[in-house]
Amino acid sequence: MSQPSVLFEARQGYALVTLNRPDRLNSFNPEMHERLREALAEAKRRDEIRAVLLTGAGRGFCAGQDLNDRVVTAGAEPPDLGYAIGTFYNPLVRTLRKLEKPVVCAVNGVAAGAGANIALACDVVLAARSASFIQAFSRIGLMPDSGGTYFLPRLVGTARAMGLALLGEKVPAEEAERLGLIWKCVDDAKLMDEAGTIATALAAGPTKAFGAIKEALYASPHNTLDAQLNFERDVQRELGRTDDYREGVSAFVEKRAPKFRGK
Ligand code: T3D
Repeated sequence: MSQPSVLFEARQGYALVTLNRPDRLNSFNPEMHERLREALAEAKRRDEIRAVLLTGAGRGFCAGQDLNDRVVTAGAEPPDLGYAIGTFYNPLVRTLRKLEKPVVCAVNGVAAGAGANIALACDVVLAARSASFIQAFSRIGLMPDSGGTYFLPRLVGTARAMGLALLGEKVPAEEAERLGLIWKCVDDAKLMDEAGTIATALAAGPTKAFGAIKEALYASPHNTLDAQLNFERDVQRELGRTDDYREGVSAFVEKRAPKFRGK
């Protein structure tokens, strides 16, 4: 029997979600999109799951679209890439960004094309020292998708985004950290431990505050200072009414560690 293309495992408060087509460097076909969609929906639905850790099986993280599904013989109708992007990639990026739980990405190997940008759509991105990021699109006559033209200039500025997108060069994990593309580069042997520690800590944190932080920081580039100040006032008002805020303040005053329940 063939292996599932996405593995889902509930761990200490978080869901470990593993892209699992290692022979194709975990590149996407419709089936893997579908399984990933289900995994993220399950992580969203289950209250006891308060963070997600996304990674890849084998030596790659994800090589973007499976290009075997895109071979066009001369004279044949070309594939409708807009359909694929609208149906699969865009909803995936939106789900990662809008999930009201933190998403950690452990980039275990090469992240190319949409695979790179799906990693960048996650909230805390760690990469193994041997991993790399490639905006591979221009190599096959495309432009970055899956949010690449949005994330790259915001993360590294237009000049670097332009170089990355036009040249499609391999960016090693250390360089990705230096450029500010990702949170951290770690030794290969420590990647899953470090990512798991972060996911566990986030899963034990104030989930509603984390959801608010995501919403605020991702809205920030489009907002004026006034709009952002108003957003902070309104959302802080709501957070001030949560059990986790009450617990956080009590724990501080009582000089003990807080026990957040995500409520
Ligand atoms: O189409 C739409 O729906 C629109 C949306 C598009 C989004 C996109 O992601 S477009 C970009 C697609 N991705 C690429 O162009 C990357 C293609 N892959 C590569 O350039 C290289 O494989 C890597 C730089 C990622 C890694 O290179 P390397 O030398 O470490 O590995 P390799 O030998 O090239 O690949 C290993 C195997 O994985 C190999 O299979 P084999 O020969 O062992 O049987 C290779 O064919 C396969 N593989 C790698 N990437 C893909 C792939 N198979 C299908 N699709 C892939 N994207």
